[in-house]
Amino acid sequence: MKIAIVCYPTFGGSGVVATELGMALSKRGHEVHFITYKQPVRLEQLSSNIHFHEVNVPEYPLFHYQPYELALSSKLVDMVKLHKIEMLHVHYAIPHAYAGYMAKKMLEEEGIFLPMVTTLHGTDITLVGNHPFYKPAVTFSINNSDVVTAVSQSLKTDTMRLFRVKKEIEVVPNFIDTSKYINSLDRCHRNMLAAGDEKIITHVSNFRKVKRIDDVVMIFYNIQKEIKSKLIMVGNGPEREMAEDLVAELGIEDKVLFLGESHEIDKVLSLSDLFLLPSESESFGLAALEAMVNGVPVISTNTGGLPEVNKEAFSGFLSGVGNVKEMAENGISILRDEENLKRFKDNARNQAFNFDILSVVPLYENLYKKALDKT
Ligand code: GMT
Repeated sequence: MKIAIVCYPTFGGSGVVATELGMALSKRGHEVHFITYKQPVRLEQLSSNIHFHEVNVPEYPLFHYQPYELALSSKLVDMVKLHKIEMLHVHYAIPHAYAGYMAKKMLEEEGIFLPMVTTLHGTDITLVGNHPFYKPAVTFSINNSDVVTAVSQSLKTDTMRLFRVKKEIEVVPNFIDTSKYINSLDRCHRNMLAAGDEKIITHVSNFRKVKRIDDVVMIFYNIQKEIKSKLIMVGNGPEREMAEDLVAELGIEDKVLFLGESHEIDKVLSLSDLFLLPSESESFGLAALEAMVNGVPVISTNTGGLPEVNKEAFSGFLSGVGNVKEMAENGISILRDEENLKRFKDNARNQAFNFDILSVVPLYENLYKKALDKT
């Protein structure tokens, strides 16, 4: 099948899922066309069946806001006609489902039917999409998609609660390529991050308010009082400066490393002993799954889709939002005893295997067939 994928090309979870899905589909013989404003960060290689088409928005001084949706829907129309694309899969409702719908309608005028699958990822529903300024357009885009998916049961429930959805929502979870798991890196790699007797605790995110970065620092602050450890902070975003100030205020600068955005997340994770994800809300928590496949137990909140991913007292522990004290205690309980730590590491890896790419990608393929059947 010839499939167009529209997504955010950045380090965010929705872009990562869309890119990994596109790459997996191309390996299964489909022709995949990424249509977005920049080449997706995780899209390493273009080939005969994996293409990237850049959406350009010409700057015009009259416009206070440059009309990206307009440029995207026009590009979609052109690419669908040029490459005979049969399926459109948009990731993140805003503004992709809206632009996709416009492209669909323009193509219909020319007798071309383009089925559209919309995948909801989380903040497009729970934070941004829910804003009254966007809500009518998001509701319309969801109801006018041929197939709608959500990345967790929790996100499906939230969508039904927050929007007047007339469409059936299919749950297709985030996934992971378990074959990419790095076995273990040598001691020399580990020594670059921490001393031999120190545990490595990691957090990976886009450092937005919803990630509660101050809680990450405070949980670590409490853990390091009991367990010799280092905190590795991977990613970048608006809360980074606040976190650096807090680390300085607490006098733990020598124990915290801010790596910024990295293409080597799996390497860092493969050296880690504990992962912290104390988010305010999280539709799934792809970062937790990426930690788990690398054998890293997760200390998370129990919000949104996290309980569908992280299993209490098995792959880690879950606490109420803001319960820094309990999250630190749980972290200490995992790290204190080597045998216990090993058990949690094995469990985390086993739990991640439930989300293997090989079982999830066919779910999308089936939904493409379902969308096509509507023609
Ligand atoms: O919050 C992020 O890290 C980015 C955000 C996005 O839109 O890219 O991630 C959302 O989608 C991911 C992929 O489906 C989910 O795993 C994340 O849980 C979700 N983030 C939130 O719900 C806050």
